[in-house]
Amino acid sequence: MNRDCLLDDAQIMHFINHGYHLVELDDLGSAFHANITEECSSNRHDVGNGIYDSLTALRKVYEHPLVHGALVSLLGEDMVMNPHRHLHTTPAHFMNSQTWHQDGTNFRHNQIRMVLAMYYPQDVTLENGPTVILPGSHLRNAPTDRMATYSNIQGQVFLTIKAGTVAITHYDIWHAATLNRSDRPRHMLKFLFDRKSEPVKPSWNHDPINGPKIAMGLIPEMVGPPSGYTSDYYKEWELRNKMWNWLLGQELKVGARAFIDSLG
Ligand SMILES: O=C(O)CCC(=O)C(=O)O
Ligand SMILES: [Fe+2]
Repeated sequence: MNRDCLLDDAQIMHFINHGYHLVELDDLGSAFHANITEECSSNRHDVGNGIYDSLTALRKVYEHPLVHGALVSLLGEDMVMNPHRHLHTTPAHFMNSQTWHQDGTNFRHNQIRMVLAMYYPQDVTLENGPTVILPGSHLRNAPTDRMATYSNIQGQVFLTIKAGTVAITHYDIWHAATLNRSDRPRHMLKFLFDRKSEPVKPSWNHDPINGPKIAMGLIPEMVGPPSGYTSDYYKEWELRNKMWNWLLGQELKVGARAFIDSLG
């Protein structure tokens, strides 16, 4: 394990707050990613979960030290690849976006039990169908049927990225595929990774100066409500602190609730 490829505290806090982390695999070279794009456009790998055996070059992506280091940082050293894998292709001139959704059942916890690792072998622009995500939404619950009726949401981010990017997201993040106006298909390889054991110590490059968070010690970058509607934000602040402490292996039974109570 190359410790240089592990995330640092700021990157872990960014993931806790926003629910995603981007890795760029430039060193594999543009010909490598172009070749995978071509393979995905053929019908040779239409084999569902079997794609990891069928398109063996993908091992270079998912075993890449930067991808492996980020996954270990978020899920622990004994994390494993989930057997579910899928090639998501948005065909050329496909003019329907998906509705906003979460892939799993969000039960709004303070843990990172599973992540998505979405690899894009080609440049993704607004033209050819980026995945849209809502940063921070991994800690938000909404009835799924209502969520599916939302269109543009304030703060949404279109993952316009360069070829060879892997977007690692919390499994519960709200996201959707968007329409493809271009004349070529857009491919995304979706792999899932699972945590196997509870954290007992940080699995990233941790500086002990950044200790557990209690009450006032909110982690930096936590965004507040645009105007007034604080209830969901209080819940999220508490969950983020709890997530940080849990990842450190030091979950404390205090958090934003104690802070609110201290205000009387
Ligand atoms: O293809 C994409 O950009 C996202 C696909 C997706 O979220 C899904 O099919 O669950
Ligand atoms: Fe999805």
